[in-house]
Amino acid sequence: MKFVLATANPGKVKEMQELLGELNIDVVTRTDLGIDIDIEETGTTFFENAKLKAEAICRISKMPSIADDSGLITDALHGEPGVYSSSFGGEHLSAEERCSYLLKKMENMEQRSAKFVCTIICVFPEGNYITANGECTGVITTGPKGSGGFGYDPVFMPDGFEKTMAELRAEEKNKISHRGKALREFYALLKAETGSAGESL
Ligand code: ITT
Repeated sequence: MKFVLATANPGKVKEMQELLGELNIDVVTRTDLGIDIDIEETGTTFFENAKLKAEAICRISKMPSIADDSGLITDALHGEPGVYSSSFGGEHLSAEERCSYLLKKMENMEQRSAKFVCTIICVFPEGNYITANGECTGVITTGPKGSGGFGYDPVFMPDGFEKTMAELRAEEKNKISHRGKALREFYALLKAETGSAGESL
């Protein structure tokens, strides 16, 4: 069985391809299928937005569609940017500008604890779905460092590391990331539900 990735974010696509590839799950991207639509994320939770995205792509592709809705939650900013991580500070900011905006907002703040969270959902053409969550705790640094990953990676230092997420190698990030954890849990649920997974589905 082939799955389609319902994300338009190239950083996520790369990581999901790596992670699902390791699990032997056969995926195609929206670009592979020529699906070029804007999906309005009108939900107020990660789950609602992930479901909206997966359902929209499943409707068009008629294939099981895997969506990721994720974000960064900071304690000092009472959960911000949270569900609105991709537009924090303004729709048209670059990832670099968004990191600067966050650092500015947190300037001189002592409480720097934060976490990345991720909800994965796979919606099947029959209407049923499987969902899983993952999180990765850490702190917001005082300056950006590193060039790997995407989004807020240069300003997030995962617990247990002296490097930002953007300084980790892709395999290291995938091992500890919110996305890695959610996708591995998703795989376990998929396997339990179908009795098999990946190519033999
Ligand atoms: P799709 O909706 O097309 O999947 P998106 O980027 O709009 O792409 P989200 O609405 O889920 O996706 O926004 C998540 C944002 O959270 C993302 O744009 C990043 O800014 C941030 N983010 C999520 N995971 C991240 C990660 O692993 N590293 C750094 N930033 C991350």
